[in-house]
Amino acid sequence: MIRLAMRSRIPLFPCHVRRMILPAVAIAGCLFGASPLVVARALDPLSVPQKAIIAKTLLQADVTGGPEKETVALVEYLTGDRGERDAVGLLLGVYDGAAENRRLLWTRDYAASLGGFVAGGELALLDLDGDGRNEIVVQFHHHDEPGAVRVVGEILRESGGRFAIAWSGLMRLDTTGPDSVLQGPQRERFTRQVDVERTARTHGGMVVFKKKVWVAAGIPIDPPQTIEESFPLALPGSR
Ligand SMILES: [Ca+2]
Repeated sequence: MIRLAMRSRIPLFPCHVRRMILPAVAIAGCLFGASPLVVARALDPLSVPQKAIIAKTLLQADVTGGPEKETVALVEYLTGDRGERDAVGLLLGVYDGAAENRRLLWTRDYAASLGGFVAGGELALLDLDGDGRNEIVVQFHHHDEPGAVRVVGEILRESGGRFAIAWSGLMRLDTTGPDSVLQGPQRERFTRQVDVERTARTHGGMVVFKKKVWVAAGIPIDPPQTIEESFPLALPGSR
Protein backbone atom coordinates (compact mmCIF):
# COMPACT_ATOMS: atom_id res chain seq x y z
CA MET A 1 0.00 0.00 0.00
CA ILE A 2 1.28 3.42 -0.85
CA ARG A 3 1.18 5.67 2.17
CA LEU A 4 0.42 8.84 0.34
CA ALA A 5 -1.71 9.97 3.25
CA MET A 6 1.33 9.99 5.51
CA ARG A 7 3.13 12.53 3.41
CA SER A 8 3.49 15.89 4.99
CA ARG A 9 1.92 18.82 3.26
CA ILE A 10 3.92 21.13 5.47
CA PRO A 11 6.45 22.98 3.29
CA LEU A 12 9.93 21.66 3.97
CA PHE A 13 11.48 25.07 3.38
CA PRO A 14 10.58 28.23 5.27
CA CYS A 15 8.96 31.09 3.37
CA HIS A 16 12.09 33.18 3.09
CA VAL A 17 13.95 30.23 1.61
CA ARG A 18 11.19 29.46 -0.84
CA ARG A 19 11.36 33.05 -2.03
CA MET A 20 15.05 32.51 -2.68
CA ILE A 21 14.38 29.68 -5.08
CA LEU A 22 15.10 32.13 -7.84
CA PRO A 23 14.89 32.56 -10.69
CA ALA A 24 13.17 29.28 -10.68
CA VAL A 25 9.95 28.83 -12.55
CA ALA A 26 7.88 26.19 -10.87
CA ILE A 27 5.34 23.99 -12.44
CA ALA A 28 4.92 22.10 -9.29
CA GLY A 29 2.74 19.97 -7.13
CA CYS A 30 0.62 18.62 -9.97
CA LEU A 31 -1.37 15.84 -8.46
CA PHE A 32 -3.10 13.59 -10.89
CA GLY A 33 -5.60 10.88 -10.21
CA ALA A 34 -3.11 8.36 -11.46
CA SER A 35 -4.06 4.75 -11.75
CA PRO A 36 -1.49 2.00 -11.53
CA LEU A 37 0.22 1.48 -14.86
CA VAL A 38 3.00 -0.73 -15.92
CA VAL A 39 5.81 1.68 -16.58
CA ALA A 40 9.24 0.56 -17.62
CA ARG A 41 11.88 1.79 -15.20
CA ALA A 42 12.62 5.11 -16.79
CA LEU A 43 15.71 7.18 -16.24
CA ASP A 44 14.46 10.31 -17.96
CA PRO A 45 11.93 11.91 -15.62
CA LEU A 46 10.28 13.83 -18.43
CA SER A 47 9.64 10.59 -20.32
CA VAL A 48 7.38 9.20 -17.58
CA PRO A 49 3.84 8.83 -18.97
CA GLN A 50 1.54 11.52 -17.68
CA LYS A 51 -0.97 9.04 -16.28
CA ALA A 52 1.67 7.50 -14.04
CA ILE A 53 2.85 10.79 -12.58
CA ILE A 54 1.97 11.53 -8.96
CA ALA A 55 3.83 14.85 -8.78
CA LYS A 56 6.18 16.75 -11.03
CA THR A 57 8.34 19.77 -10.27
CA LEU A 58 10.26 21.70 -12.92
CA LEU A 59 12.63 24.47 -11.91
CA GLN A 60 14.88 26.58 -14.09
CA ALA A 61 18.15 28.12 -12.89
CA ASP A 62 21.85 27.97 -13.60
CA VAL A 63 23.17 24.82 -11.94
CA THR A 64 26.27 24.17 -14.09
CA GLY A 65 27.93 27.57 -14.20
CA GLY A 66 27.39 28.20 -17.91
CA PRO A 67 25.64 31.20 -19.44
CA GLU A 68 22.31 29.41 -19.82
CA LYS A 69 19.81 28.27 -17.27
CA GLU A 70 19.23 24.56 -16.96
CA THR A 71 15.95 22.83 -16.23
CA VAL A 72 15.83 20.51 -13.23
CA ALA A 73 12.98 18.04 -12.99
CA LEU A 74 11.85 15.90 -10.06
CA VAL A 75 9.13 13.38 -10.89
CA GLU A 76 7.37 11.02 -8.48
CA TYR A 77 5.45 8.33 -10.30
CA LEU A 78 3.71 5.00 -9.99
CA THR A 79 5.88 2.24 -11.39
CA GLY A 80 3.07 -0.28 -11.75
CA ASP A 81 4.74 -2.57 -9.24
CA ARG A 82 2.35 -3.54 -6.46
CA GLY A 83 5.05 -4.13 -3.88
CA GLU A 84 5.47 -1.43 -1.27
CA ARG A 85 9.20 -1.35 -1.91
CA ASP A 86 8.96 -0.50 -5.60
CA ALA A 87 5.48 0.97 -6.12
CA VAL A 88 6.72 4.55 -6.29
CA GLY A 89 9.63 5.85 -8.31
CA LEU A 90 11.42 9.16 -7.92
CA LEU A 91 13.60 10.55 -10.69
CA LEU A 92 15.73 13.66 -10.81
CA GLY A 93 16.94 15.01 -14.14
CA VAL A 94 19.02 17.97 -15.27
CA TYR A 95 18.50 19.28 -18.81
CA ASP A 96 20.01 21.95 -20.94
CA GLY A 97 18.41 23.68 -23.89
CA ALA A 98 15.04 25.29 -24.40
CA ALA A 99 11.83 23.39 -23.79
CA GLU A 100 11.48 22.23 -27.39
CA ASN A 101 14.91 20.61 -27.55
CA ARG A 102 15.86 19.79 -24.00
CA ARG A 103 18.79 17.44 -23.62
CA LEU A 104 19.17 15.23 -20.56
CA LEU A 105 22.54 15.96 -18.97
CA TRP A 106 22.32 13.91 -15.81
CA THR A 107 19.82 11.84 -13.92
CA ARG A 108 19.38 10.14 -10.56
CA ASP A 109 16.99 7.29 -9.84
CA TYR A 110 16.32 7.49 -6.12
CA ALA A 111 14.41 4.22 -5.84
CA ALA A 112 17.17 2.32 -7.60
CA SER A 113 19.94 4.07 -5.68
CA LEU A 114 18.38 3.66 -2.25
CA GLY A 115 16.69 0.30 -2.55
CA GLY A 116 13.14 1.53 -2.95
CA PHE A 117 10.69 2.74 -0.28
CA VAL A 118 10.75 6.30 -1.59
CA ALA A 119 7.80 8.68 -1.89
CA GLY A 120 7.03 12.35 -2.07
CA GLY A 121 9.71 14.69 -3.26
CA GLU A 122 10.54 18.36 -2.94
CA LEU A 123 13.02 20.21 -5.11
CA ALA A 124 14.83 23.49 -4.55
CA LEU A 125 17.68 25.20 -6.37
CA LEU A 126 19.72 27.29 -3.93
CA ASP A 127 23.13 28.86 -4.20
CA LEU A 128 24.42 27.55 -0.89
CA ASP A 129 28.12 28.35 -1.40
CA GLY A 130 27.79 31.79 -2.96
CA ASP A 131 29.52 30.95 -6.25
CA GLY A 132 26.62 32.15 -8.37
CA ARG A 133 25.34 28.75 -9.43
CA ASN A 134 22.64 26.88 -7.65
CA GLU A 135 22.98 23.65 -5.80
CA ILE A 136 20.21 21.09 -6.15
CA VAL A 137 18.39 20.26 -2.91
CA VAL A 138 16.07 17.24 -2.94
CA GLN A 139 13.93 15.99 -0.09
CA PHE A 140 11.78 12.86 -0.06
CA HIS A 141 10.23 10.30 2.21
CA HIS A 142 12.28 7.15 2.66
CA HIS A 143 11.21 4.14 4.70
CA ASP A 144 8.11 5.66 6.20
CA GLU A 145 6.44 3.13 8.48
CA PRO A 146 3.35 3.15 10.69
CA GLY A 147 3.98 5.84 13.29
CA ALA A 148 7.32 6.82 11.74
CA VAL A 149 8.05 9.54 9.18
CA ARG A 150 11.52 9.90 7.71
CA VAL A 151 12.36 12.65 5.23
CA VAL A 152 15.82 12.48 3.70
CA GLY A 153 17.57 15.45 2.13
CA GLU A 154 20.39 15.62 -0.40
CA ILE A 155 22.49 18.56 -1.51
CA LEU A 156 23.96 18.00 -4.96
CA ARG A 157 26.80 20.05 -6.43
CA GLU A 158 27.96 20.13 -10.01
CA SER A 159 31.47 18.94 -10.71
CA GLY A 160 32.83 18.20 -14.16
CA GLY A 161 29.45 17.79 -15.79
CA ARG A 162 28.13 15.50 -13.10
CA PHE A 163 26.48 16.11 -9.78
CA ALA A 164 27.88 14.73 -6.56
CA ILE A 165 26.25 14.42 -3.15
CA ALA A 166 27.75 17.14 -1.00
CA TRP A 167 25.60 16.26 2.00
CA SER A 168 22.77 13.86 2.78
CA GLY A 169 20.87 13.21 5.94
CA LEU A 170 17.56 13.36 7.72
CA MET A 171 15.61 16.57 7.28
CA ARG A 172 12.70 15.34 9.32
CA LEU A 173 12.28 12.41 11.68
CA ASP A 174 9.25 11.54 13.74
CA THR A 175 9.14 8.09 15.28
CA THR A 176 6.70 9.15 18.00
CA GLY A 177 3.44 8.45 16.16
CA PRO A 178 0.78 6.44 18.01
CA ASP A 179 1.38 3.45 15.72
CA SER A 180 5.15 3.51 16.14
CA VAL A 181 6.69 0.25 17.31
CA LEU A 182 9.78 2.11 18.50
CA GLN A 183 10.08 2.59 22.21
CA GLY A 184 12.04 4.66 24.71
CA PRO A 185 15.28 6.16 23.39
CA GLN A 186 14.43 5.12 19.85
CA ARG A 187 11.75 7.79 19.76
CA GLU A 188 12.84 10.99 18.06
CA ARG A 189 11.10 13.98 16.60
CA PHE A 190 12.92 16.81 14.86
CA THR A 191 13.07 18.86 11.68
CA ARG A 192 16.03 20.51 9.97
CA GLN A 193 15.86 23.58 7.76
CA VAL A 194 18.78 24.93 5.80
CA ASP A 195 19.95 28.31 7.08
CA VAL A 196 20.81 29.64 3.64
CA GLU A 197 22.46 32.85 4.81
CA ARG A 198 24.71 31.23 7.38
CA THR A 199 25.53 28.41 4.98
CA ALA A 200 26.56 30.89 2.26
CA ARG A 201 28.87 32.62 4.73
CA THR A 202 30.99 29.46 4.92
CA HIS A 203 31.67 29.76 1.15
CA GLY A 204 30.93 26.13 0.47
CA GLY A 205 32.65 24.68 3.48
CA MET A 206 29.63 23.82 5.58
CA VAL A 207 25.89 23.49 5.50
CA VAL A 208 24.15 25.09 8.49
CA PHE A 209 20.76 23.93 9.71
CA LYS A 210 18.24 25.13 12.19
CA LYS A 211 17.17 21.96 13.96
CA LYS A 212 13.93 22.04 15.90
CA VAL A 213 13.63 19.24 18.43
CA TRP A 214 10.42 17.99 20.05
CA VAL A 215 11.65 14.60 21.31
CA ALA A 216 15.26 13.49 21.74
CA ALA A 217 16.18 9.91 22.72
CA GLY A 218 12.65 9.40 23.99
CA ILE A 219 12.67 12.53 26.17
CA PRO A 220 10.08 15.20 25.32
CA ILE A 221 11.51 18.71 24.93
CA ASP A 222 8.81 21.11 26.04
CA PRO A 223 8.76 23.69 24.69
CA PRO A 224 10.58 22.40 21.60
CA GLN A 225 14.06 23.84 21.17
CA THR A 226 15.78 25.09 18.04
CA ILE A 227 19.50 24.54 17.83
CA GLU A 228 22.07 25.25 15.15
CA GLU A 229 23.87 22.38 13.49
CA SER A 230 26.54 22.42 10.83
CA PHE A 231 28.07 19.70 8.71
CA PRO A 232 30.94 19.78 6.22
CA LEU A 233 30.00 19.93 2.55
CA ALA A 234 31.90 17.62 0.28
CA LEU A 235 33.96 19.50 -2.28
CA PRO A 236 34.06 17.38 -5.41
CA GLY A 237 36.20 18.02 -8.44
CA SER A 238 37.80 21.39 -9.03
CA ARG A 239 35.76 23.43 -6.62
CA1 LIG B 1 26.62 27.37 -5.69
